[in-house]
Amino acid sequence: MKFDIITLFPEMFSAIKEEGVIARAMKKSLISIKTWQLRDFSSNKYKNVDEKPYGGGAGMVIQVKPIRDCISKIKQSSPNTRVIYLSPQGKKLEQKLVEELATLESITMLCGRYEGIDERVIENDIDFEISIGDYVISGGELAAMVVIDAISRRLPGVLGNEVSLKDSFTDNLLDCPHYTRPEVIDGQTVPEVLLSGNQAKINAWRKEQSIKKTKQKRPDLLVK
Ligand code: 4G1
Repeated sequence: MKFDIITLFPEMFSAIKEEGVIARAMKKSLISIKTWQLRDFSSNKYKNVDEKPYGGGAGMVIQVKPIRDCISKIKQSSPNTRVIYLSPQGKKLEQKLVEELATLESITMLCGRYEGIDERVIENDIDFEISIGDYVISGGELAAMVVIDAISRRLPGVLGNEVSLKDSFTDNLLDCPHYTRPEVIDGQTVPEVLLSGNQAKINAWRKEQSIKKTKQKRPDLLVK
């Protein structure tokens, strides 16, 4: 999977490029992440890419031209890329959408800043919009990193020792509770069944706990 990221803050992506599952997937060439500094596509000497909004009001809006030029440049090497704008107006990111995105070969993600981007980019240059949830954040970069992480974990060979957790979420269930050593801490014990060695019994208990926990904490998942 090839990710091209259009952003005013490419350095933010060092958070996932340098550590953990994504860094390892990059080293194994299972994914590539290329960031594009939108300022490099500015046509003025100050490298500005934003302007005041028509109609007045606070804040700034990212202009069409630098975004359009950057997408054209990316499409020279990735003609079949899907261009996604991370935005609060997008389709909510859920595991089902992650599975669909994981089948693509190239994804370009545009990260907004300020009040967002000129609407004409959305009309003309974007294939679809994705949102990571309903709250205000300062830019699309953190959202893009969430999308990259969720997709990368689904690609063959990316996870080593880690479990994918996908099965539980495709069943609309939360994960079961986990315990590790010691067996007793401050009087708190580990459920007896987990020490029994009876794997069939353990699996049944974990499933039952998943359902119980989902009913208690996320009943909305069960009615989906
Ligand atoms: C109005 C949320 C504005 C936000 C209503 C989820 C949020 C990108 C996302 C905003 C963004 C609500 C996302 C808001 C996002 C331009 C720069 C848009 C940042 C920006 C609920 C600011 N998933 N937000 N506006 O947060 O990009 O992907």
